[in-house]
Amino acid sequence: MTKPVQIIGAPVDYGANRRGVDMGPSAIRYAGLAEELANAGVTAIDSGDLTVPRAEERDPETEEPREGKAKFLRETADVCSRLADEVADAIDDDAFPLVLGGDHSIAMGTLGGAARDAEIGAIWFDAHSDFNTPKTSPSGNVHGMPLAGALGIDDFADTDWANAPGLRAENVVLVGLRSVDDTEVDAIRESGVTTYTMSDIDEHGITEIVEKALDIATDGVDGIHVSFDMDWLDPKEAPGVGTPVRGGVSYREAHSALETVATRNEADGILRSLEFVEVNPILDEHNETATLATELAASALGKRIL
Ligand code: EXY
Ligand code: MN
Ligand code: MN
Ligand code: MN
Repeated sequence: MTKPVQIIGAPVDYGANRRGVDMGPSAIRYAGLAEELANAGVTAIDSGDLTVPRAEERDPETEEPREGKAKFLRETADVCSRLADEVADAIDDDAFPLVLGGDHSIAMGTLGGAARDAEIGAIWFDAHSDFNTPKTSPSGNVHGMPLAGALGIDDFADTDWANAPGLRAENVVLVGLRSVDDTEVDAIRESGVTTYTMSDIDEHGITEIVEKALDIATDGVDGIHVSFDMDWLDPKEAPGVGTPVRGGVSYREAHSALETVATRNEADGILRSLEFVEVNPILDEHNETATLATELAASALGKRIL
């Protein structure tokens, strides 16, 4: 990565049903993110964390009824709007935004900023499709909705904080799926996004799938966002996540995927923004999921052994 990297923490747990994911940015920094990036030859500036009021700070007396079946939707809207501004400002300053979650709901902020005044694609490394909406969600947890939100599906079409008009569905690729709700299937099919499941990775190998994903995501756009949910990995590799799903990618496959992204970016400079989400240090073992996030960030930003 030739640009300076601007680290932005988004300590949000509104979207997940397991508390503790708001400590993700601290855990990732504590695991040595700055050192990993420095060793990879990346210049990084840490702009700290967004201010995110704790869920307990809300006054129940002033609460209005929840919108549809989505918990903390207004709080999520507020933090995503501020995150979008930070990400857009970083890009305007010719820096590269590296966002640390927090649960995956924050992707609506990152994408909102990255897609401001630009047409973009996205690669979504995740066990889940994150394609629910407040109408369809079985859980009400907004971290199961951010891709539907950013694509403006259903009620999200009328939002200015979730819907990222510059994000083009035909340039969105989901990689490594293995948990899709029945409620998400029709929306995924109708949206025009491309999906690769774990079976596709089994059959073709990680490099070929990520190369294909890059071809689709980068076709005719100004840049791409990479959203990396730590539950993409097998829970044996990344235990510190709130919604683990067996049968995920290995340690080496995860690095290989991001090294493939880095190699493409070195050739065409297409990478516009990057985020790591869903690290939950309370569920982690010896901070190993946070440590893995720091290593993966280095791979994505061009770390080379020789
Ligand atoms: N699909 C389930 C739901 O909507 O509740 C689970 C979503 C988990 C989302 C995780 C973070 O990627
Ligand atoms: Mn996710
Ligand atoms: Mn996930
Ligand atoms: Mn759109």
